[in-house]
Amino acid sequence: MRRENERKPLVTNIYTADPSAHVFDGKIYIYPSHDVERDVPDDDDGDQYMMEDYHILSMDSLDAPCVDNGVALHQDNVPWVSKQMWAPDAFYKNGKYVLVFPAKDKDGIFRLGSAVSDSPVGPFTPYEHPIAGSYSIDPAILIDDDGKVYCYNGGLWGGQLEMWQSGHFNPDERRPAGHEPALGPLFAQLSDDGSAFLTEPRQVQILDESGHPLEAQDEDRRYFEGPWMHKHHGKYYLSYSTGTTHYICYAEGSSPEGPFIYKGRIMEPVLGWTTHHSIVEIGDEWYLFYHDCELSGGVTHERCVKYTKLNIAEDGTIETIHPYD
Ligand code: FUB
Repeated sequence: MRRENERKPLVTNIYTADPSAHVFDGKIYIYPSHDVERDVPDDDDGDQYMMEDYHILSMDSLDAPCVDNGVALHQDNVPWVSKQMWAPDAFYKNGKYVLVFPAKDKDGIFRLGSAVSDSPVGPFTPYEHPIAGSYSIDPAILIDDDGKVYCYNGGLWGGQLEMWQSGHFNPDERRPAGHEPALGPLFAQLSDDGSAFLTEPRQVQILDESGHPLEAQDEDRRYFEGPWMHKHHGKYYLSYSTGTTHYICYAEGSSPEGPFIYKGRIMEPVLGWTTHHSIVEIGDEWYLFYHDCELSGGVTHERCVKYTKLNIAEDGTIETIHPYD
C-alpha cells in the first residue's frame, strides 16, 4: 500500500529538483535545486537550468506535509558565483550543517562550494572561495562509519566533466566515445567543515560483470551525472543517472573509492529529460527521493520532487521502480 503523498509532488508552490534527502534528529530534510521559470531554449549544456538559490524542504514524517523553509542561500551572497546553482547536498558534522553545491564561477567554470549553518534549513553562510581543486557538478556526500566525509561528484556535457580529461579545463576536449572507457564520477575526502578537499579528486571506476570498465557507448549503463552513495550491510552502493537513456542505475563496491561493479537499474525513465535521486533509510525502510516534470506538464527545467519506497533485498539487490505503475 502506498502512502497518500507517495509519488506526488511534495511541494507545489515552487519547482524543485535533484533532491538530496537526509534524516537529521528524526526529521526528514530535502536539499533540492530550486528550478525557475525561464524562457531559455533547451540545449545540451543545460543553459535552461538557471537556478539562483536554494530552499530546504522538511517533513516531520513521511506522512506529514512537506514544508518549504524559504531561501537558505542565494547566489548574490556567494562571492565566487556567477550563475546556475545546481544540485546540492548537505551533511551534519561537529554541530554544524554544511551545504555543498555546484555553481559556475566568474569564468563560467563549474566549481563546488560550501556554506555553513547552525540549522538544517539555513540560512547558510558561504565560504568566500570555492573548494580548491573542485570542478564539475552534482556533489553527494557520504559520512562513513569512521566519520570521514567523502564527496562524489561530476556530470557530463553541461556538467563539464569531459573538459577536465587532460587535468586542466579545456572546453574543446572531445568526449570519450565507442569502446573507450566511460568517465566515472569524482571521489575525494572533504574536510569536516566542508571548506577543502583533503585528497585530490580522482575518478572512480564502474566495471561490468567481467571486470572491464563500462564503455562510453554503453549508454544504458555508463555514468552520466547525479551520483549518490548509500551503505548497506557494509557494502558501498554508487547510484547515478545514465543521462541520455534516463535511467537511475547502481553499482556495488567494497570500498568508498571503488571500483564498483554494475548491478542494475533502480528506476525507469521519468517524465522530463533529467533524472536525479537520493536514497535514504527512514526507520527500517529505504526510500528513493527523485524528481519528474509532472507539475509543469513536462517542461524540462520546471521539475518537482517526489519520493517512493525502495525495496532492497538482504543481499543489497534493489528492485527496479516503474515510476508510473
Ligand atoms: O538541476 C540541474 C542539473 O540537472 C543537475 O545538476 C543534474 O543532475 C540534472 O538533474
